[in-house]
Amino acid sequence: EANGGGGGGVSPKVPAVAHPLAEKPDEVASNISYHAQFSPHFSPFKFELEQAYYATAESVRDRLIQQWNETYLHFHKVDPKQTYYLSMEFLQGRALTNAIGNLNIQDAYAKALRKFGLELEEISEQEKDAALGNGGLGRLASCFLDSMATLNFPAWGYGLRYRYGLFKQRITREGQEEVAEDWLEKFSPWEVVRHDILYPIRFFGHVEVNPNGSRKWVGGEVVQALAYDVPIPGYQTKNTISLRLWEAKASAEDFNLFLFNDGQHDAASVLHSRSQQICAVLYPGDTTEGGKLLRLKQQFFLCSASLQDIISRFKERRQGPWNWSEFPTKVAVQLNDTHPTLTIPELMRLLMDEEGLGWDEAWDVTTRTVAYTNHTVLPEALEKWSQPVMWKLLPRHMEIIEEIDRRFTTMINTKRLDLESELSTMRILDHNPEKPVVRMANLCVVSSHAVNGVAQLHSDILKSELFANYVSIWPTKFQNKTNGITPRRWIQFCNPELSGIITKWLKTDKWVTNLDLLTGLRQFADNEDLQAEWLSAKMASKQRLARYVLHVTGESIDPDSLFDIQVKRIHEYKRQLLNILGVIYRYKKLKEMSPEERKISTPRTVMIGGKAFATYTNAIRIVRLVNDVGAVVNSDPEVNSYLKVVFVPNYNVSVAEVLIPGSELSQHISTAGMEASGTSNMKFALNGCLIIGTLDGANVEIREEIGEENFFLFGATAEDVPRLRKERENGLFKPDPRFEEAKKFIRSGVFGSYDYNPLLESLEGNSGYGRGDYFLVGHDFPSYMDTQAKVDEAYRDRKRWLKMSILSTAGSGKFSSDRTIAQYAKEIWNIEECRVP
Ligand code: B1N
Repeated sequence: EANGGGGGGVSPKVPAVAHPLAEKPDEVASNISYHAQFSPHFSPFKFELEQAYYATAESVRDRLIQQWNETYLHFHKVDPKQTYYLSMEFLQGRALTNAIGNLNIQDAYAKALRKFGLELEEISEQEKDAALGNGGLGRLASCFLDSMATLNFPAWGYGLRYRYGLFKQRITREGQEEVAEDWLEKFSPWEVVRHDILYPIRFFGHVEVNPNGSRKWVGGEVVQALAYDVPIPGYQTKNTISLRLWEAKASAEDFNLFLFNDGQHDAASVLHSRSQQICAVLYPGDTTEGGKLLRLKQQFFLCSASLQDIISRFKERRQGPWNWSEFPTKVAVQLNDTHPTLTIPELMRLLMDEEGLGWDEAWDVTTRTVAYTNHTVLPEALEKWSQPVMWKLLPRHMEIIEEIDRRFTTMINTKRLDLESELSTMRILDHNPEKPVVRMANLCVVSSHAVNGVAQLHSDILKSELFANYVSIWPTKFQNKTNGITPRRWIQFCNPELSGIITKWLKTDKWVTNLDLLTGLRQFADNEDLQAEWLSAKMASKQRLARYVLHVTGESIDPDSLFDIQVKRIHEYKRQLLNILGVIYRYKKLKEMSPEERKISTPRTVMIGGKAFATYTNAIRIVRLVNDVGAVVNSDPEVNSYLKVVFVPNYNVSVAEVLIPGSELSQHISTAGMEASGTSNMKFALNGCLIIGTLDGANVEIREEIGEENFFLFGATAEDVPRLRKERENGLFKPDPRFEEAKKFIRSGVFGSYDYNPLLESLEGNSGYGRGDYFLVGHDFPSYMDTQAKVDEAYRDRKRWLKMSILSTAGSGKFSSDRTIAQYAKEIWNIEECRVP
């Protein structure tokens, strides 16, 4: 008899037998039943959706562990050069659907679950997102892991096991509310604690000089780093790699039993709680950094634990006599932005102070090992750490950084006199007496053998602006690696309808691992049968999205309207404000129209989603404005069948998996030159969604690939921006009347009594970053509105729109993270595939 299905079911009656590698639905079912009964985390005789999810996940995990061990043993035997991807963020999202999909066992699991009266999709939704990241940078790291495993590269991820990931966003009438997200509330079936993998991490203390002149960092506090491994299965390969997440753990000696027995209970556990703070929370800043001591501790904790682990594995694999100069032939370390920069002085320290190498030898090993990816040119996001704070927390590392800085300075002063005037900005140490800092990006550039940007335009800007002076010293060090996304999660699994159609028309499913094959769709872009199938897949996804929106907001939206979406962290440079001002103008015009005029307009549903950093006031205000506009527009019977505005709460990976397949137009409208790449633009285009966007980040390459006639372009170019900002400062800017009208409409109070003046003032005069419409919303507004009118017109021609949509998917092949990772492997890491037989 079927049980479960959410209705207070009792323990499954399918016989419980452990078949870790079961293929047949019956065996899978008894395996799930086995986990429900023998690895219980809940009271017995209960088998509701939640228990079913955990039991299913554990049964999938068994298979992963098997492949995982095989992969590790194979790597150990072959001893290839291996890449370690160090990142403070991994935005993994859910794992169950992904693992089942990558292992290609959907059918067996779906059938097995039906024996319990359950649907795979339904139990998958029980899983909480692992949100150990803020946005694009963290999600990129997770897409990279998927591609490294799929391409059979010997590569691992290293990160931190935050107790609380990115906050959960609730929307109230007052706007955003942040709530701690307890992703480990029950437990995660996807992590395995490695009690044998434990390293000491020191903070504070001082440097001791030995009689022979060697130096050693001693004293201070010592915390233990404990490893938790998360399996990362490749797609249709045995290779399953690791994401190793470190947790801080105090040792028993740190608990002061004497004080405790003396009744001083809090004092007794001071060291315990201090170590627990290290991995307590993810810093919720995306592109703006808080200069917090705890954040610096987190960064060092990641770097030191990972390096100790890498070195111990390197030694374990040495046979016969060996030399440290071999290290870079076995190890590549990729720094995901400057957040793990302390890898550099820590590797120098370990090599010199622990392994006895001299400076030159240690420097050679370090620079040949480490490479750095830059993800932003926003000045406020370029990390700078206070020198006094660093001296206190990491005294030996500061000595090493000083020496790197000294040698760099000497090199300029002796070999590159032409750069002497630039030296003060090129140096690692900024000795500004008010606020002496260490510039982490400069340390990375000087100490890495490769530096890359994340889209062509961004890499060009790095070479011509941010790092221009270094280019003349090391012309070959600077590279581009245009970002990519995994086609498994971002179309195959989240959009099975469209994926099925693609496979049918290309007569192969090989496009999932060779995304360039999508160009094969171009020849059918006008085909009426394909167009009809395409339309019905899109409609099905739109209906699913509409159900989701109704569920989370109570708002019903019409799947026959144009679904227009902007989802990303809320930031002034991403210009959600431009979007909502456009919506406000549209609303006003609709109000002014006659009913007959309205009837020939294109109905739209505008969805905006994203989290705002709690202390970023303008971002918080933007969230509120979108919600206030929605409240007015959606309840206005005159226009609400032509326009709806929905703020989608708590945007995260799983929400994206519902939104993206159902999208028809998406907005990537940052001020040109400011969005390093963007990666959701790639996800939308891949799913047949058209883009309205500026010439920024990866938009430039997407437009090149899918054809300019299939991209709604508007706005200033990166080249124009500095001049336009100057013109504004000199009072030469003349605002478009439509822009003035939209702002005035907000001021009139139609959207409620909240004071939007500070937000509006950021678009005017000399406020807003102190410079008055720094993000050029006013300048781009008219061309944005003109382009939106072209969107409306194109949407009215269904055949034309469908063709553009097919061509978007067909042109998205370049944006597979498989392509990106293959380039890193060849052009930076020098690693080769190592496939488990
Ligand atoms: O990295 C993504 C890019 O696609 C985006 O354009 C870019 O904005 C994003 C400090 C950041 N850059 N910098 C960050 C994240 C967290 C933090 O604490 C900065 N994120 C990006 C992937 O390349």
